[in-house]
Amino acid sequence: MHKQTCILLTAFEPFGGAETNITQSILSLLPDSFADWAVEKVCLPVSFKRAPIVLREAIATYSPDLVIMLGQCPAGENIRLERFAINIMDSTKADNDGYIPNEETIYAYQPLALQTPLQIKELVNFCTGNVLPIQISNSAGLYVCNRVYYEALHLQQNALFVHVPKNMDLTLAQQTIAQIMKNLLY
Ligand code: PCA
Repeated sequence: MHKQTCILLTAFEPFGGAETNITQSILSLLPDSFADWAVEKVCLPVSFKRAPIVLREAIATYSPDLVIMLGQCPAGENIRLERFAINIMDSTKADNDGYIPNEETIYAYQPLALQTPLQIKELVNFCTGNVLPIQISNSAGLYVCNRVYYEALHLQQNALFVHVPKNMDLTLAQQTIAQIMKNLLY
């Protein structure tokens, strides 16, 4: 039998002493299927060490056709589609395990940056034409979001990382993410 197309959708738990993470709320609001597509939802720990392991397990379990990863960013008006993941972990603030990396390479002898294989420019043009608040970003930072994005692209997944500003209106954020997913699927 033909396997149903599967989207792995990830979000993150709260971090840095906060009680919520907007991406967790978006995850719970999005449907478990889009037409014929199954949406598998996974919440990742904000841990440099554990997050890539949880992601790998989810990829092994679901063999997704598309991986959409959501992360919270501190500020901004727009949802940011990340073009690259960088092969470095660096931070001034601890992750949820108390770990603070200092310019550590993720994988030795691997590319400094990996690029999403998805056509994000087309996606942004379509969505901004429809007045959705999105833009391309060329850096996902060097914290846990970038770490898991590097993992997904290193595993040659059809992956896109999407940063959502912390204070964005939840309904608008959820509608925009749903539109991004539909555009990538249809
Ligand atoms: N944002 C952080 C990690 C978890 C999250 O939601 C980041 O941008 O790296």
